Amino acid sequence: MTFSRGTAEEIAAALAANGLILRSGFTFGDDEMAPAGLSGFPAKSVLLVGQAGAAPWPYFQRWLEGQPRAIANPLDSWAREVIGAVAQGFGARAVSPSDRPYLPFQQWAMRAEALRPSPLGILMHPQYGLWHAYRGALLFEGEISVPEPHAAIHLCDTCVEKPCLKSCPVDAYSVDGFAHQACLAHVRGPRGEPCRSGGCLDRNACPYGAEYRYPADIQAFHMAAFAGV
Ligand code: B12
Ligand code: SF4
Ligand code: SF4
Repeated sequence: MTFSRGTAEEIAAALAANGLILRSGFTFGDDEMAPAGLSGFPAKSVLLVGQAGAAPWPYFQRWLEGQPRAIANPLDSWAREVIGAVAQGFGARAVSPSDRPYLPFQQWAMRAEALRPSPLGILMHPQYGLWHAYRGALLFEGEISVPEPHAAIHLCDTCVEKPCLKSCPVDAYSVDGFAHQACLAHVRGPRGEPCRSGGCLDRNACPYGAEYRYPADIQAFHMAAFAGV
């Protein structure tokens, strides 16, 4: 795949230098409301950037240690800086999952990678399980040709016991969705220490992608960002 200023392999290599992966992408349909590209006109195509397991962590930590002062939302800031630099090098506009109004990253990922949501709302990946995330996307003003995603096996379909729906002390995840406030109250409360120090008990109960599971301290970092604790 070739872009006006390089190939997909070169983009992937630039991202890999920071532990990030070029995931996949697609071309927007003519009748779609696509976000703006670099010149302000609607983008024609998008490539998603993400992580599997904790691969970017050492790069992020090194960057954080070099910062002159404490920064709010440091992981977002790091990802914006790194992905922004790659975008600039390859003639794309970078966007973040935290940009407001929120961009439909999970819908994009379902389309690009043929993934489907787990009962927790997190997209289930056949290799990484629940241990992957999106850190940004590159918007291009030209069309790109990306191979159609293979229909990925959806591990949740064959998971009869669904342990991910049985471990939360306040049953925050259910068929009705995610009870955000009940989760927050528990995580911030006197019995929330296991979630605070080791991450979501429901997410950790899933048996798949175990080798990509984030270490406890990284899960604690994400939980602190989520719950403000
Ligand atoms: C707002 C938000 C939340 C809210 C959800 C409130 C709500 N009911 O909408 C809250 C704060 C609860 C939340 C929590 C978490 N989130 Co969140 N969240 C987002 C965010 C920033 C925007 C979602 C949105 O509105 N998008 C706009 C709509 C139009 O796009 P969409 O693709 O249609 O959105 C889908 C989601 O909204 C999803 N959804 C709805 N409710 C919930 C709740 C949860 C927990 C999840 C994961 C998804 C989800 O349904 C839509 C269906 O397609 C996205 C990033 C993004 N830009 O999408 C991350 C995102 C969905 N979150 C993510 C994650 C991992 C989490 C957490 C599980 C972990 C964490 N961040 O610490 C936690 C759960 C806490 C826990 N117990 O561990 C990941 C999912 C990655 C994946 N592999 O699929 C995303 C994509 C961010 C990322 N950087 O990758 N999240
Ligand atoms: S425990 Fe089972 S249902 Fe839950 S996320 Fe994992 S595979 Fe899917
Ligand atoms: S973080 Fe804790 S309280 Fe929140 S959903 Fe997970 S197990 Fe439940």
